Amino acid sequence: MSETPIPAELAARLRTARRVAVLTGAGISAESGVPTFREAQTGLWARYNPEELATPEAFRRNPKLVWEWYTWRQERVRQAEPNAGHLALVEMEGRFAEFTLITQNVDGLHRRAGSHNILELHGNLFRAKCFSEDRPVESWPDGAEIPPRCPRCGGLLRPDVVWFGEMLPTSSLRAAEHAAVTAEIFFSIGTSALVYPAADLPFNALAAGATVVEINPQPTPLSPHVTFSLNGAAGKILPALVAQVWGDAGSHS
Ligand code: BV8
Repeated sequence: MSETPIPAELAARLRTARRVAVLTGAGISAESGVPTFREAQTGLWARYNPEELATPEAFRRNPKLVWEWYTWRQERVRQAEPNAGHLALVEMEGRFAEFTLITQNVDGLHRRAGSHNILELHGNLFRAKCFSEDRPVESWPDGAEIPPRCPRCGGLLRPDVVWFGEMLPTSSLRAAEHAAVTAEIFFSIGTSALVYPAADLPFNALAAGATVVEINPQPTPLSPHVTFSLNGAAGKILPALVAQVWGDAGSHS
């Protein structure tokens, strides 16, 4: 018997649902060893608050420090592997007519796990763009200067992530809003539901009449509003959910 039984009513709805959307946050990568956004930073970075570093002001003030923080995070993610929670979401995407995976994470682990229809609301740690032109840069000459410079205009390169105070990519946000208001079932997994406008999405889904499921070991501001609250680690609950709803993984009915 799986240690985290999924409510029978939720299992029944999942077996008949056609359109499902999922919002993930840093918590789904926690079991891959990637520190969540609000967990204490370790070592050199312990003295910094991520919300102070992840801003254009911090980059203008100290571009080298911010660039090196992202280089440190890239190394942490390179050493990480997708975990059972990421893999269960790959299994789930094949079970519905429409499945949209919306992530706040910039670690690229959903793609490495094999997910397809992914909306990266906050960008990606491994992409860079020109700070002056605000346009992606695929490659740049190896050099001592940190941050490197844009090969087109000589401006500083920056990570292609959305910082606090910056707009989210319009197309991804619009697609995420559409997925949230058309989903029959909306999952909010591993997010503290504090960062907007991503944190609006589960409320948009609720307002449109969706069944909203939260998976998190801790309560969040969303918890009192959801239809089902599964308290525990995503890496345990999601595989248990897939096994209970569809039998052993991989046996497509
Ligand atoms: C913007 C990329 C506007 C960079 C990130 C109201 C409306 C609109 C905006 C605002 C608003 N109020 C305030 C704002 C401003 C701000 C905001 O929301 N601030 C918050 C802090 C109050 N929003 C913005 O600035 C956004 N931009 O709104 O622009 C605008 C308007 C006009 C003109 C110009 C601009 C931009 C937000 C994007 C910021 N960038 N990341 C980088 O990564 O370096 S956000 C950052 O936080 C990460 O992406 C992270 O994913 C995200 C959210 O955090 P979580 O993912 O939830 O992670 P967290 O650590 O918080 O929580 C982890 C959870 O996992 C916990 O609940 C834990 O219990 C759980 N967990 C732990 N282990 C497990 C687990 N769950 C499951 N299994 C486990 N094993």
